[in-house]
Amino acid sequence: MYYIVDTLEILSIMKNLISILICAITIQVHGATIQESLYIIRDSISVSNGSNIPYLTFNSNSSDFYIESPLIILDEGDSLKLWIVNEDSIDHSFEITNVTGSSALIPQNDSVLVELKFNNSGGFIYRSNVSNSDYAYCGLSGTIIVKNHNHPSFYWNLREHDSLFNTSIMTGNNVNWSNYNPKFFTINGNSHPNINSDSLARINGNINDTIILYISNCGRSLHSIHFHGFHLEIINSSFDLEEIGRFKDTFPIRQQESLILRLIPDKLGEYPVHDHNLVALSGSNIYPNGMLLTMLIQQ
Ligand SMILES: [Cu+2]
Repeated sequence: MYYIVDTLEILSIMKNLISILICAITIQVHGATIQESLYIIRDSISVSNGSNIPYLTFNSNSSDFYIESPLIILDEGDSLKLWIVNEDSIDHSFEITNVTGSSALIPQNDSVLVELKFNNSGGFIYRSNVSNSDYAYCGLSGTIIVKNHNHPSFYWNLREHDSLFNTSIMTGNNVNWSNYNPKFFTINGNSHPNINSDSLARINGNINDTIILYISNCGRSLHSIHFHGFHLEIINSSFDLEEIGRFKDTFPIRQQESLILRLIPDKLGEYPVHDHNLVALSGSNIYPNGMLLTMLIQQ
């Protein structure tokens, strides 16, 4: 009898120890620390008609120049260590929209470490806020996604480009945004037909999947995105929480807004998605171009 009680007690202590260990491991896995480096680099991008537009981005290394600043994907509860290195010829400032304590100044040829913990899921925009965020429009902005699910996910960063505006801003001059008339439109740096080759952007799923689409608008125009064939549900907006729960087929996305949509497709096929602002379907005099892609839903 004695032996049985002792054995049971030992078993119970071992069970408790194991559950404490599992708990500790779970906490560790849930709160990972992600490190990224962002290099502020000035160069130019080539647009659909072959012309070049002056541009600035946060690049993941200092030797290559990419049109898109890195997409940073975290899990809820993760910490982010961001080294930001300013290789530009002017001082820059840094901020993450809707994240307190994220502001930093980065003098030219200097660097800064920004450390933040993300306890809430959502879409966030990191950017320069020099000159009322005009430099964010010139390319110095990107997206941070904080996830709390494992569903198939896709990511769009919307932008427009205007050579005269970029040239003025990047030579230190003011621009009049009421005269803004952009000529080129991109999702993740690509225009139609190249957007469909971007596996981060092109929705490719199966019937009855729960598909999550993260859209950020890093440009200066309102973009009204129309989905053919389906209604999607708004599950988060960085601007307007009243929109959560609405099912629609067209979603206006304001400048510097992050929107999260849920799609549960109920039929097969290939369906167009595009900006309802017709000029955004062109690239200067090229049509179709700009913000047009398709979704592919399979069995
Ligand atoms: Cu349409």
